[in-house]
Amino acid sequence: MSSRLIVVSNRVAAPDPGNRHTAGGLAVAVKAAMRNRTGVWFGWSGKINDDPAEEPLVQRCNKVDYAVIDLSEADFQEYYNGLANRVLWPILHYRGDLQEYSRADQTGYMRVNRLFAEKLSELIRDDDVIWVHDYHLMPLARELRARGHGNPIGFFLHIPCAPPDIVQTLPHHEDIFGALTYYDLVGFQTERDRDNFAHYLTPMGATLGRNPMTISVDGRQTRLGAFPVGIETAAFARLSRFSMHSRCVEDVRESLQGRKLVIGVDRLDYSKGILHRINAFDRFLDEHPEWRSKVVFLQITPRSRSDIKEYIAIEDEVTAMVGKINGRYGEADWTPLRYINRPYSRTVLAGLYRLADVALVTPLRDGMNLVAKEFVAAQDRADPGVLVLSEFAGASAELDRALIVNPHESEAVAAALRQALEMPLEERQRRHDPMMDHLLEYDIDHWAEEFLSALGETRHRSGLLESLRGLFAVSLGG
Ligand code: ADQ
Repeated sequence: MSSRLIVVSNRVAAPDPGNRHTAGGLAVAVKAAMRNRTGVWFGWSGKINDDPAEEPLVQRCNKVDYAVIDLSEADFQEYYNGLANRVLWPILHYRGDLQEYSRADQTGYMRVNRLFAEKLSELIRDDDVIWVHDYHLMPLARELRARGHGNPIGFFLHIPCAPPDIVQTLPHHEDIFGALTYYDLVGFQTERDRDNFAHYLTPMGATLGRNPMTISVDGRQTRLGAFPVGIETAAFARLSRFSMHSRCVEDVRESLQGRKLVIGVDRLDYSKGILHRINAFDRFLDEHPEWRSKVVFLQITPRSRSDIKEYIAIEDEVTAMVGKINGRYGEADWTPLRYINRPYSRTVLAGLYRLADVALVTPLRDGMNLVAKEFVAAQDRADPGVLVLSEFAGASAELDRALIVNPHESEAVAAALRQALEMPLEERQRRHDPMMDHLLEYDIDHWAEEFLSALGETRHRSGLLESLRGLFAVSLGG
């Protein structure tokens, strides 16, 4: 595709040295997808400013214009902290019970989407392809269409899509979720997410078409698809080989004194199941005293969204539980659980994954979970570690040779941990090899290409439909 690609997301990972340790899957994925493409990445600067500049601030780097705008304090509270993170995030992660809805927040959410459309509008050229990311910006296409932009516009949801019963707990849900029908293509991480959305729309009068799945509402046609996000597999594998010899990773290896290493890497978020996982580790040490002193669990958990009450509560609970386990089982020369809140560079993370014997990736619900894929990519094929993976992570649809667990059952997670630690080399290789081959083929480039070529096809199809309409002057497909 030779036209420019305009990517829109809440935050923009602008090329600034302070951004090197970005801990967030969307930034990691979009950054990789933008590499070698010409275009614009538009979004919020991350700064709060009650007197924001009229024009977006644009910084050019490697054929990409990073264009950012500031938000006011009210925008930040209502749109970002409010509707996006206190309402849409829990609902889409199947936790409708945790939402803290307010009309003011919904108004703020709509206002910021209009602001994004207004500022972006000035940058759009007729032949640009627009790709909008994630739940912060669901109504953006409607706003852009209202400003006369007929460009192909696609949307990708990085997080899960809950079933209709849960989505409908959002007051005025049609206004937000229904707005997705203004996109040409709406992409999800898995077929389950895509089907949940289709089931949500059909009772609202949408007509469903198959192969490819499309929905028609009020004369608009939207294609729906599953596009599991990948990683830069080959590059990450190289990075992990190189990083094994870095000072930091060497120091960790030495500190283990021959003990096995179990690793967990997650933003501090209730959806990641950190507390359940730590409970399972407690059970494992309790039931298998023979493993005490022989294993270290390193949980790396950068804080996120620290001004939301659920996040503060979970931080307190996790810290208390870590203290309890270390107090109960620890020895003067052995700390069973090392719990760390700082972000690390991707280089160090890659080396730590490779050093680890087991990764516990046990979210209660996750769109995909890139950590699972990064762990597999970082392993030495000749002596790979074992992935223990929640059945509720989108990644479990692809990484089916992992030890798949229900994170709610601490007995099962503890048993899987033991199985992983004791797994013979031949079985570890038998499980790891096909997963690695899969990740090499379905990497981040494949993801971006599949999505963008599907978006291109929607245009051909609707172009054809338009011509047919013109030719026969009849109404086709709703
Ligand atoms: P996240 O919820 O942020 O992403 P995830 O997919 O696991 O979750 O991605 C986290 C990323 O941050 C990984 O690339 C990881 O390496 C990095 N990271 C985590 N901890 C770090 C640390 N301490 N230091 C540095 N980097 C760290 C959202 C959705 C996911 C979906 C992604 C991508 O919630 O389900 O997989 O987007 O679509």
